[in-house]
Amino acid sequence: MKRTAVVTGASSGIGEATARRLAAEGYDVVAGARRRDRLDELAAETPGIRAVTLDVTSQESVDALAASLDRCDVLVNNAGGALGLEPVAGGRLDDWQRMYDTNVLGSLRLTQALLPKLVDSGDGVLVMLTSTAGLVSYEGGGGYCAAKHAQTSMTETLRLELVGQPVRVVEIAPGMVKSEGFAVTRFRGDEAAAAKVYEGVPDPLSADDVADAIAWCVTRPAHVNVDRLVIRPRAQAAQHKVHRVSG
Ligand code: 8X3
Repeated sequence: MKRTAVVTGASSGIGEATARRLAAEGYDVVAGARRRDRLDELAAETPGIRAVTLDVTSQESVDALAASLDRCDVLVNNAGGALGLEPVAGGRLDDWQRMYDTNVLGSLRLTQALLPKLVDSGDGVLVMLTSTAGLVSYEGGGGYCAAKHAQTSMTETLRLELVGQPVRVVEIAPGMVKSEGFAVTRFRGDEAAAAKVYEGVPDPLSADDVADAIAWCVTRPAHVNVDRLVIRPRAQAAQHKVHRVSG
């Protein structure tokens, strides 16, 4: 039987690229997201991908997905994102709540629902898409950094708790990725502000670069656990150290 991979947030960006890539690697991919029209397009053009409407903030939605699966070998907790760049003093509570609910509790809901199937697979792989924002803090990143730090901590805890069981726990922490939607969502639809994030950066990472890293981790032999893979563009030496060219 073919191995099954569940990818959340699969309607765009890193999630979509990962769904495509894991399908190319031979997985049956269950691509979950709220935007069903985009998922249907993805599934129509990519053999091996099945579209499932999924809201990671809804326990009912997550439970329905879990109940529909015969097996799960790989779970990629990718759904999430950033909202706002206000300083902590001016941060919006609803943004912070939303970021915690999607990045942290969304990953928790999927993990709890699918962990029994990952164990049953005999070689499960749980991939958490965190961020370099889960490792350092930066001005304006308050709510996002807090949520990503929480997700990183959950990932570390899970790896400790699952030792001895046939499940690998892999954290992927990307830095600057120019992916569809991430910065635009953060800036509440302001395309110009979003474009400034990448202005002059010779080559930010693409969603495909991150999907490539995920596929590499997932396809290692069963005894090889890549605990954390930090991936940044060459032009970003650290969170605040970004090479930009003018003109
Ligand atoms: C995205 C990286 O630098 O915008 O997770 O926080 S950053």
